[in-house]
Amino acid sequence: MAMRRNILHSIFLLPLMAVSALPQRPPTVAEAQAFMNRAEAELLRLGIAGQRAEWVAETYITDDTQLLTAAANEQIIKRTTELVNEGRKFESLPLPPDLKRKFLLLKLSLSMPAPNNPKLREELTQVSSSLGADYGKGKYCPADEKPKCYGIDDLEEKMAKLRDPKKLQDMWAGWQKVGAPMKDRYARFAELSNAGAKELGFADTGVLWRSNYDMPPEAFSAEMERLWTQVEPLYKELHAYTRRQLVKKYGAAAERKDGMIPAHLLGNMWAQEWGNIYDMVAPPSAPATYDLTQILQSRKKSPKEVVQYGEGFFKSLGFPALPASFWEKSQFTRPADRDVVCHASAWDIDTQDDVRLKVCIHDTADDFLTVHHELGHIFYYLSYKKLPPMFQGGANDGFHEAIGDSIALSITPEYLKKIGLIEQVPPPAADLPLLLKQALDKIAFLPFGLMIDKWRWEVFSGQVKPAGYNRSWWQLREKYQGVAPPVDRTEADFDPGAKYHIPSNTPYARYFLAAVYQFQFYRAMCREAGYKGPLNRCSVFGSAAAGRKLQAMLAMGQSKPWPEALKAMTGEDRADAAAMVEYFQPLLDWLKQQNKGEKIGWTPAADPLKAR
Ligand code: X8Z
Ligand code: ZN
Repeated sequence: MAMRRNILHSIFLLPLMAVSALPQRPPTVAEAQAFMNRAEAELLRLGIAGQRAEWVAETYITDDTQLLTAAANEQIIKRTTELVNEGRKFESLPLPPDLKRKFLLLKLSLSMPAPNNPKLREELTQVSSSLGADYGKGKYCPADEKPKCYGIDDLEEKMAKLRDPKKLQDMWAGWQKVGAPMKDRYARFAELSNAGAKELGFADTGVLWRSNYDMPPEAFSAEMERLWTQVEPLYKELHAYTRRQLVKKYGAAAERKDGMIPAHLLGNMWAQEWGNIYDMVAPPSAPATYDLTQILQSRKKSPKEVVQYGEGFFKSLGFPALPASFWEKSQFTRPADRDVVCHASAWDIDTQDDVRLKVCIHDTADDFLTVHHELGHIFYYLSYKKLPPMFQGGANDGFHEAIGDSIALSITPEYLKKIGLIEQVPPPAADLPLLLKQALDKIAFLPFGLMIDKWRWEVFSGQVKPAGYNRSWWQLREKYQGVAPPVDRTEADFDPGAKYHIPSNTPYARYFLAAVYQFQFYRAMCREAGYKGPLNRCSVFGSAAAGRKLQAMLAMGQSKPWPEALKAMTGEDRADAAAMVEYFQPLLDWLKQQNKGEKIGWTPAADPLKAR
């Protein structure tokens, strides 16, 4: 408002001058402030409309809902891009730090930038929503069970328990087929999104993503490498140990000369978390522990009860109960009559109290943990809802992913006994086996968490071209994870498309960071709770002090550079895998003993697409 009045005023004083010849007056800080207030209000309105459209598109996949969400997304991208460009005129002003940060966050807010050309922007948003819908609709129909088909939620539950290598291989290959039809559209998506990134002043979409960490993008890549170097030795030991146990159980089906593990034998479709094969690799002397999946199933826990366990944990830390609308509007199970995107997600529909989960819960230990993960997002949303819209976000996206997991690390046997899910706490001799089970999820995840965006960064930079998509995917999987495809792959396959975050364009470095941060957060909460003792036995359940510490960080949202948020919570100001190493140290010592004389590591194929 103030800005417009000033312009009119100048025109009035200079009636003889042509408007175009008016002397250029530099914009003021007050104008920048007013501009940002308007931008936040407009983007908030568009954002809420976008969330509603996306919610319907993912919980009721049809051609129409796809187009509706594409259109809503197009508006958001269009206006964000225009506002970024308009806002450039304030760049050289001495803005107060908060306002300066808002301009920065505005520029970095699109994970899918689009060209300013309306036709191309429309094409991009439609391609993108069709990829997401294709993933959601994905099914595998086993030849011997016709006409039965399974969605990814069913397949994940089956793969967790199945131990027949042939059936596992069929299931693995059957699901990868979901990716192939996406390949050309993915290439087009990358091309168009890159054009948008360029128009915003970034070399490509990957550079834009890497610019989101309060440091130069090159420094961020170096950070990822530094953290990987800290944890790689743990992974190598776990890999060698697991490989040996699998060869003992499966024989030839698991054995490869190159030392890699076939990707279908690790209890998970992407070999990204291996906790489900704990029974295959547990030391023979390990005392029986507990099987959470079996407990949940035999007690017939409803999906709602599973979510209530998670809510109960947060409430014990002093967080408020979830709003009534959460229970009314969330989706907890796969609907029988329509296609939905089952991959778990947490939604902040109106940036106030309309928060929701979208999950297809099965009574499994995996989903018990996933619910805690998702509730971490939900309580983050609720904790920062009073901040201005531009500051409503995680300190960085890795923080957002780490909160629920840092809470789930407190799901110890003592905790499960307290809430009545187990009767007896396993004996001390079970500590090491339990730590091994945790490592199978947490340490096994690291190279996967790293390689996904290494692949995408190469795709966006043009280093990898569409003709080499699948080859480069497997090169990275072999190099970092040491897993190999169980059946021959070609460039007609597009295996990245069979992993949710690729078609949904969700950046993935965040999960790698979260794998590290969660131990830092957890250790800090344990300290705050006054816990002394081995880290892996700590549970902060019921600690108001730990809760206050966590809540204070969550309430900061993204108003400050993330190192400040980390410092407020942990006293540390950089990512550090030392807390993770401390947690797993007893296991690491044990693995090294077990692996004596064993060849650690593997040899990736010269060409992973060559028939072997
Ligand atoms: O996608 C997720 C969450 C939703 S943000 C369920 N995760 C990653 C994955 O499933 O690949 C959590 C761990 C890694
Ligand atoms: Zn998440």
